[in-house]
Amino acid sequence: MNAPETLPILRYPDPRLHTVAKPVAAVDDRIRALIPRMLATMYEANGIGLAATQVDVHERLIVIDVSETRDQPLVLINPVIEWASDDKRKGEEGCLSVPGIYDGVERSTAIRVRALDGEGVARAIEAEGLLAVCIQHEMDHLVGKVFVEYLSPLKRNRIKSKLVKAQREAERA
Ligand code: QAP
Ligand code: CO
Repeated sequence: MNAPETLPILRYPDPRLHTVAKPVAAVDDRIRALIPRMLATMYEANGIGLAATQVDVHERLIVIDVSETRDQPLVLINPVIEWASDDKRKGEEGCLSVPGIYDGVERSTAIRVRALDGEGVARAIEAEGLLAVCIQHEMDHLVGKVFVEYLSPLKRNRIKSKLVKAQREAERA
């Protein structure tokens, strides 16, 4: 078997990152082909999570692997948060679409999510710690939200300028 091809990742402030994803209508061959490509893209970029939005596919699908060993892929299709703890904590986040930028975001410390897995089977997931944070971060992408939107306008504008400049320089190189 050949390794799945990776996909280009949209970079903030690309306006396509603000697209609201539609539900996945059916876990068909197209979706089953997309999943390994999203996983390959996430692993190649050393990420722990990737939403379809970030690869310009505007359907409710995310892939996650928060394991140290990078061999515990999790696929969530049409995820719904059933419950989120009132208990919240501020933790450092980054994003494959916002390279080199890390800042604190407040999130629920525990959640319960319903989603279909990569085979289209309904699952209930209880998560805490890094996995809970990662699911919340990735589900934000599906509604067009990037973590920098939780930061102050001043910080966000600095990040925007920095990334626009970096992309300009990368294009010149
Ligand atoms: C979301 O983010 C997340 O800037 C996933 O240069 C992050 O995988 C959830 C990455 C933190 C919870 C906590 C970022 C890789 C990866 C970068 C990522 C970079 C290389 C981010
Ligand atoms: Co992200």
